[in-house]
Amino acid sequence: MAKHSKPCVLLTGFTPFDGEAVNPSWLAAQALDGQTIEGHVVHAKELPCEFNHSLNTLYKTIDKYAPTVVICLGQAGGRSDISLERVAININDARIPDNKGFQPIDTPVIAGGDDAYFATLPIKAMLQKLHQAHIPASVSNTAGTYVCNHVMYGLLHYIKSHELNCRGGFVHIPFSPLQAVNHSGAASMSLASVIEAIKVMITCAVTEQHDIKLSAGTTH
Ligand code: PCA
Repeated sequence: MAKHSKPCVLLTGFTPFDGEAVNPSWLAAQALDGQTIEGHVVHAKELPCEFNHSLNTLYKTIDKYAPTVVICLGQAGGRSDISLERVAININDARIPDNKGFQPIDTPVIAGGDDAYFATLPIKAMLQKLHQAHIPASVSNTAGTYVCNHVMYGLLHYIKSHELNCRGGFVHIPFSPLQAVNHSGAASMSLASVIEAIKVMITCAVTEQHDIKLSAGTTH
């Protein structure tokens, strides 16, 4: 296992899915690959929008880099802001088939695993920093039941079961403007803003060991 002397952060994004030409989660992650933020090298990795294969790719990449922070990114077309996911649940219930045509319905992500895991990133502190940077953001209490929730659950399960010295979580981002022109009425966020948001989140995650108390509850 190649361990790097400098501490590092792993950032993942997904391949396009559901007929889209791009996935802004990967475009944003890719843009930060190789940069150093607060002394942490950022490694970006593209995950396939596929059940199981996405997780195998993620696990291999974690083993390769031994990151201290993992932030997985995904697109949530229709959402209006940066969504800091609080929780991943142990269920796959695919609305549409994945990129390999696989459509699991009501199966566990990890058989016998806990019902749910909470993100171990300081999501409230990240929320505050995003707002201070004038970037629209909120805490989300559902990452859905598709590949993104699958990856978030698998990530947190891997960290816990392997007792890794690593914190992890998942962030959903809106459509990019180039996608939103084909989705009348849908919100979008420029890639530049998403990239800025990721820098703010990484800075916060590597400098704040403890989260803050900040009201961010919602009814959804
Ligand atoms: N979003 C999907 C999977 C890949 C992505 O970018 C989701 O929210 O599950």
